[in-house]
Amino acid sequence: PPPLQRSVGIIGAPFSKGQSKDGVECAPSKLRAAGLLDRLRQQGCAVKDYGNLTFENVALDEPVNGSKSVRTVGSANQRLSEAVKAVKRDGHTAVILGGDHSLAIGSIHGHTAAVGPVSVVWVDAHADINTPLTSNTGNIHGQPMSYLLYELQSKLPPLPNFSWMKPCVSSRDLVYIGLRDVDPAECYIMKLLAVKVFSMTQVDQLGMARVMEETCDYLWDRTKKPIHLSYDIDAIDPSITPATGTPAVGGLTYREGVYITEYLYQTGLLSAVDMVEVNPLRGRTEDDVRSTVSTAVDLLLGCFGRRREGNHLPDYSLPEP
Ligand code: NNH
Ligand code: MN
Ligand code: MN
Ligand code: MN
Repeated sequence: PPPLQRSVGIIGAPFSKGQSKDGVECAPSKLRAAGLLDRLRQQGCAVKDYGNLTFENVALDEPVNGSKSVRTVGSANQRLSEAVKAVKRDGHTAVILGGDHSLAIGSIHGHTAAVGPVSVVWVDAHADINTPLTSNTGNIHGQPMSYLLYELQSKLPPLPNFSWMKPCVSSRDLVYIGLRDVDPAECYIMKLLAVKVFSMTQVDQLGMARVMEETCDYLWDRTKKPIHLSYDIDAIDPSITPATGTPAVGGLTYREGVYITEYLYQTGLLSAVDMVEVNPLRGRTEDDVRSTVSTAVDLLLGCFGRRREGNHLPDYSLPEP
């Protein structure tokens, strides 16, 4: 097959105010230090580094309907949305290095602003579809999908520093993979909107190969839209990726996790990827952090053509004796 799109634009989004644990803002630099950019280049990608964004803490950011840091999260996502839009207009597949999962609001918003409607593949232990009014924790990283879906707009209270954003995803264009820690309100919302879910139970039942086939059959029922992959590292089992804020037992194996990326690369439709919730200050040992970071890097390499059967550049030729 012809080589697929391998021009990558990387944005660091060291943002952590969508949840309350320190450390997730350190992930972009850890992923870079693990050689992400060089390794993408070695596998034949053209990589443009857009650097790390900087975010301001909004002063006097009192909780709104119980949700924390709403204004800070709102303005950070506005900045990220503009940055993702620029990367897409430059013609790259966008890679957003989080940061916590609240940044999917700006990431998906900016992506659709540049390319029009997208399909969202949300790989996560959690559904992140609480509204500010259903959230038990007040953490916005558990809410981003509710901000993005057209179908939930009437259920959202007005939120300060979010007036820049409009919903941009139809519930018909969303697939979840890996769910296993879902709040009752989230479960209700997903049933109400008939969202396509491959929970860990379905992964066990069908196997990941069928899950990916069915994911794409479902998303391509009407038209093939660009794919936004939003990858929460806590989707992977915490025995492999323990350095994350809310680990949940019974997760994807390394192989299942990588298979998702290999499969989506082969569609040729992957247009933006979030890698979120890597927290280098969690996990008990240095090895815990190393394993989490290197798994996140492998998942990103898989999104851009790394194959487990081995790889070589297109112009490789054998040395003549
Ligand atoms: N459902 C919980 C909440 O809304 C947990 C969300 N935590 C996550 N999501 N890590 O991916 O706060
Ligand atoms: Mn998440
Ligand atoms: Mn999660
Ligand atoms: Mn929960």
